[in-house]
Order: sequence, then structure tokens, then C-alpha cells
Amino acid sequence: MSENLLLADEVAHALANEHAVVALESSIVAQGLPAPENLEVGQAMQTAVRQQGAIPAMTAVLDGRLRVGLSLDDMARLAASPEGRKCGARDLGSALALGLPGATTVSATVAIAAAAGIRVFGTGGIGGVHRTTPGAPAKTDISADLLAMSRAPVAVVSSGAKSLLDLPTTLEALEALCVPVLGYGCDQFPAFYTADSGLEVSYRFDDLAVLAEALRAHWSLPGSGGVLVCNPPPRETAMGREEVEALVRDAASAANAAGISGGALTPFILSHMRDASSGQTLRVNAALAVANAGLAGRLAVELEG
Ligand code: PSU
Ligand code: MN
Repeated sequence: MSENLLLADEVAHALANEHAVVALESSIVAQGLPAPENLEVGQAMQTAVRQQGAIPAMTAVLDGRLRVGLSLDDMARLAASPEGRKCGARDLGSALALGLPGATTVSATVAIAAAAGIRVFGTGGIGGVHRTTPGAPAKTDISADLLAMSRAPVAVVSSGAKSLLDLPTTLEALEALCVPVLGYGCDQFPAFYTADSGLEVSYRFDDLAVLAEALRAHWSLPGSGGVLVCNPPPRETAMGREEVEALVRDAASAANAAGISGGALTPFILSHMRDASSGQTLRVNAALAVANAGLAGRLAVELEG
């Protein structure tokens, strides 16, 4: 195990005793959600993992160590700018060497989970291939989440990816990278706010024990990497596909009109959608993140059983 890793006591104890552990990312807290919901959702995700009998292990870079298992204080530190810089997998070495604190995205969390021996990770949504903005210069923006998932044997439980992304191309990329896209209780690849993307998962599972069997079998093959487990957003808060598309379209044209581009684009679109939906998109985001943490907890327990 890497000497840079610092496991929380309960995480180290659980791993030593083959007790279920679930990795959680910290970028969702530091960059993905606005205050004060960010810390509430981070706490609720940890509680949801515990309720299923597993130990939560949120990851970050703090004080020159790769931390696995964060307290509320740690999360608050990351959420307080500028402490929580966004770290993907490629940033970890430099952040460690320079002593820079960082909140971990899916790509970084997958890498840290693999280093710690954690097989299940719960989050809201993954990054993917961005749509090209009409009228903007053509450029390629592909999240490192996709490649990172192909390289480490970790199951990422999420509600797919936001439809701000190019979802068909994101699924093609996952196929090319040998990452299975499995539905738990769904035939469609979820589009985060909506269960309905019109796109199919590779296989549907309704029995968690059979899903765990598929993961074990996948990992028994040499060179196999990560798996994307798809959990649709909870029915009570999920939105309709047309409604989400209209929100994305309006937000994208507002961004265009305001001359917003680059790294500022996604935050602009998300806050525009939040306001235009009277907070509904934020409620879905919070509910699905907590639900995915809970499913990840159940899956981790099933895998240890
Ligand atoms: N999708 C969400 N919320 C998030 C993210 C994705 O719905 O907070 C975060 C995750 O940490 C993910 C990262 O790994 O954004 C992807 O960023 P990028 O596209 O820069 O790789
Ligand atoms: Mn990106």
C-alpha cells in the first residue's frame, strides 16, 4: 500500500477485517454542490453507507497525505475555498509533493480507492465527453473519469452522467475503454436528473447478489478494470426528459449570450438550471447522491458476504 495513504482508524480496521467499505469523492462537496447543501449531502452520504452496515471512506488530499475517511471538519476545510482545489487522478502526485490540499473527483477517488483496496465507490454522476457548444470553436473535452475507471478494479455506483454531456459518445468511450455499464433495476443509462435518456445499459440486474457475482467474475479476469453501476434517480424527485432538455437548452443559450465558456461553463449551467427549476435540480442531485451511497453500501456488504 502506498506510504502516502492515511486511512481513518475505522477504515483501516474495516479493511483489515474484510468488512465492507465504500469510497466517496470529495469534489461533490467542494465543487459539485453549493453551500450549505454540500456539507449536508456529504454527511448524509456517509450516514447512508453506515445504514447499510458499511464504513464510508471519503477521499481527499490534505496535509500532504492521501486521506481515506474524512470527518465533517475535514469536509468543511475542503469546502472552504481555496483549500479545496479540484484534483483528478493526474493531480495527486503533484498535490502530495507540494502539500496542496485537494478535493478528489471520480478519477482521483477511483485511483485512491484502488490503492487502499476498496472495491466500491458511490457518487452522484460521473464526468464524460462534453457536447460541443453550437457556435463555439470545436474542441474535445473528455473527463479523466472514463480512463481512470478503465484502469482500476472499482465499481462506481452513480446515476450515470448529466445530459449537459454528450451521453451517446460517453457510452461509446466507456465501451472502448472496456468499462461495463450495468443497470441496477434499470434498462436505460440514467441521465442524472432523469431516469430516461433513451440510451441502454449493457446489462440489467435486479438481484444485488447476481450483480456482485458479475463483478467478482469480471475482476477474476486478468487486466480487468472498473465497472459503472447505474442507479436511476429516486422516483420521488426525478424529472422528465423533456423538462431537463429544456432546462439545459435555456441554460446553454444564456451562457452563450453571456459569453461564458471553459471551466466556468458547467457551474454557470448548473446554477441557471437550479434557479430556472426553483431548486428542483438541486433536490434531485442531493437525493440521488445519497441513494447511490446507500446502494454502494449494500453492494459492498454483498461483495464481502
Ligand atoms: N457530475 C456531477 N457532480 C459532480 C461531478 C460530476 O453531477 O460534482 C464532479 C465529479 O467529481 C467528477 C468531476 O469526477 O465532476 C468530473 O470533472 P471533469 O469533467 O473536469 O473531469
Ligand atoms: Mn473536463
